Amino acid sequence: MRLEHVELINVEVPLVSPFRTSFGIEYVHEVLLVHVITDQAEGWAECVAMERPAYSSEYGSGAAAVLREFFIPELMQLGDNLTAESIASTLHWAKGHRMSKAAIETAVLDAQLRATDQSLASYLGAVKDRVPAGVSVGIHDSIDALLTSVQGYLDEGYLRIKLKIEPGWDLEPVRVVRETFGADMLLQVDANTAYTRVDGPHLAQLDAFDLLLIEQPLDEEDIVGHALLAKSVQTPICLDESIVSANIAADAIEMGATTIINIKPGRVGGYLEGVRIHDVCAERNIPVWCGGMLELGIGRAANVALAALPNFTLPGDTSASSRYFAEDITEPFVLEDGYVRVPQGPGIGVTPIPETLARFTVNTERISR
Ligand code: SMG
Ligand code: MG
Repeated sequence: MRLEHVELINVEVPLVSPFRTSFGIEYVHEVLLVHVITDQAEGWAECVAMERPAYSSEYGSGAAAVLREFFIPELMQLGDNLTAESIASTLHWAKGHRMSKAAIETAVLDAQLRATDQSLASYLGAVKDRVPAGVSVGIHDSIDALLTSVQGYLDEGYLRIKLKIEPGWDLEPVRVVRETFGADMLLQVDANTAYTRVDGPHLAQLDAFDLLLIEQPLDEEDIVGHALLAKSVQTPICLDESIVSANIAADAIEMGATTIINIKPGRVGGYLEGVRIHDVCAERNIPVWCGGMLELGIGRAANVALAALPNFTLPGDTSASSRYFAEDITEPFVLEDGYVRVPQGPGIGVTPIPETLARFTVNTERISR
């Protein structure tokens, strides 16, 4: 395949309600889409870098810069020799920038699969045609407001609730949610690195609430700290930000820092590395689930395909489009009895609706060979 043109498209889509985490609050989803035009087919991907480098060191305009200055010209120079499978090794010289690498690899993979009429789900090794949906619930201004939100998601049919926590918003909201909605509800928490090693005894108090897991309590670089924490807390520790590759996943498991892993393809450099992490975990009996970065339909479609692999045994943050957006740029993903359907069409199986995409687009840049 030959890469002829790449469009970097900035879109801004309003959220149905603000989403607050321990590192900030988001009102509008600003995201970079990557649209590749090859000699054989076109492909789409969504770069999960957020507007500010707060979830990780990557951020939207930085992602566009590294794609424009380095990655796209280099892949164009490959001429006819471009394949999705060769991108990671071609760009291996560049340190980090995994979300940008993931975006260009996924867009090329989408084009390649469309050209050969294969779905991403079947290419990755999916074994399900629908996946159970969890929902991530942000930090609220009051416990009452939180309970109203959780009730609404349960009424919609979500099968698992994840509460965002931070110091000052942890034991009490978790206790009230557990007591209000009962022992059977699947419940977990995500701290997005908001705690430190001295918080072990405090976090151990969460053990009383029968949580599935505590996600990324400590700094992303503190794998040892998570291993120490795992000794003082009974609830399983699940790493998100820390796991940036299959090698790190294997090390973190070996050290006892994580017994469940959240896989986000953008964070790890793409879906191919995501499958490798899935396999590393499966070999070690470590369950995985698919994380989310508030994706639009383009990114959501690919995540749902990945979540259909066999070792994705916990519900992911693979919610319906309506969790975040009144209007998606593709056909929306909908909740059916708590599940989201795995797209079966060629490639990621969805494409943006041109008029809708145009309405949310704030800038398009075209890079040609
Ligand atoms: O897509 O539902 C989603 C987002 C789920 O909580 C979510 N993502 O750390 O897991 C995480 C966060 C990262 C983004 S928060 C703005
Ligand atoms: Mg997380």
